[in-house]
Amino acid sequence: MPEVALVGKTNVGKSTLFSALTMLPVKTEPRPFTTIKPNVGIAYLRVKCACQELGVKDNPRNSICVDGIRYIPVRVIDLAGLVPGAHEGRGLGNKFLDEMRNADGIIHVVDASGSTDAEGRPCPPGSHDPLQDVKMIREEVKLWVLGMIERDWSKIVKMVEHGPANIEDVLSSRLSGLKISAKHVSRTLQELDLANKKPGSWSGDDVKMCVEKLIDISKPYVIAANKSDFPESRYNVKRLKEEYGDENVVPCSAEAELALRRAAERGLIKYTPGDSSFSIADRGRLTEQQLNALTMIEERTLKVWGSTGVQEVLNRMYFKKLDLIPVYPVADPNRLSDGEGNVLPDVHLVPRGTTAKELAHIVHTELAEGFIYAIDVKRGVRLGGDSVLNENDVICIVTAKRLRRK
Ligand SMILES: Nc1nc2c(ncn2[C@@H]2O[C@H](COP(=O)(O)OP(=O)(O)OP(=O)(O)O)[C@@H](O)[C@H]2O)c(=O)[nH]1
Ligand SMILES: [Mg+2]
Repeated sequence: MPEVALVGKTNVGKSTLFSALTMLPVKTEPRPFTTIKPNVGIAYLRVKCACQELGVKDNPRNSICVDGIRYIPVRVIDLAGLVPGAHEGRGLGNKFLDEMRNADGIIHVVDASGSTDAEGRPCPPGSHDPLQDVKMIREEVKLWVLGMIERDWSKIVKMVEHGPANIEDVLSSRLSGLKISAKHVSRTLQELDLANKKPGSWSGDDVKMCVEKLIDISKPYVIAANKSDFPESRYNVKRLKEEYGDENVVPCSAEAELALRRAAERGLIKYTPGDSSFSIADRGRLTEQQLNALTMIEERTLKVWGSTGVQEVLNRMYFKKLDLIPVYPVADPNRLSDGEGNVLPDVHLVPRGTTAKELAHIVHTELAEGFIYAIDVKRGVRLGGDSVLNENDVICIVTAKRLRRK
């Protein structure tokens, strides 16, 4: 299951966002370094379920379907906060960086309201520039990875120039703990025009550039511009988008989302994560204070931004940055079910460009071994192994072997 890490300066709302995404109760406080050990949990992507367009009643197994919305589970890890100098051990040190090594992507949480200073201490809203924090985090991560390479640079150069190894393999094996592959390295070198330059003649800047690019390629990021319920955030969200691109910045209010999910869980309101509004289920059960809090969420978040942004942060990461698409493998193309008759039981997240044969591999190696062809169930056509799959495809893989059911 793909994993994303919540990374950011301390006291910006990472754990609140984690809690809103996973509904796990974790410690959140308005002071630096509340989280020490990482929190790990399951959050759900929201997509329109294929059951809708096919007009069937489904029985999901690896995911959940409510009112035609499919919720796909993904792993989220909430890390300890950073301060400048973290890569050298300042604050809670650089252990956090070790803990993000498995992440496929980084949700970079910032306090868009500017109400925490460079060290994460509370300050008046609007008085700290969140752009500085984005720079700081990117710098800390870069310096940490750079440390892992610079230490051994002369050894790396020798291995490449006097041995059989190539730079892609040496660098990726050095950084494999970070889920950085030879493919990532090779793309980096191509993009930087370093592919044909001998590592022995790389300048210090070449190495730095290489590390920076490598991180961007191997760990795509989304900036969660949190605390967007503060009026001061509007200006900063605009600036963040100008600097980092519209597609990389999602304004959100973790606190608003958490409050709405909790109220919905208790049956006080009707609210589906990602929606632009909620409705009150039973006004009589709400206290004056709760009503005021809900009105505030409506005024300061939903009406301003169109949603709390929390669901969008996650969806943006997986569907736009990691570029995964949902597909529904089925064993029975007529009933759209698995062997036990469960309709549209599973949805898999696969990289865009995945072929029918590759999907077979992902579902079960035996399916790939016996692969003859696949059926695109919605269009009613046969697909060869090399056919590229589309978003929301329902695919039946036809194999030579009779599969023993697990
Ligand atoms: N107004 C507002 N406050 C928020 C929001 N999200 C979090 N907070 C508050 O910010 C403070 C810090 O939240 P945490 O979630 O503990 O922050 P963190 O980034 O995990 O902090 P560390 O673990 O200490 O690094 C808490 O008081 C939260 O209630 C938000 O969207 N809006
Ligand atoms: Mg925390």
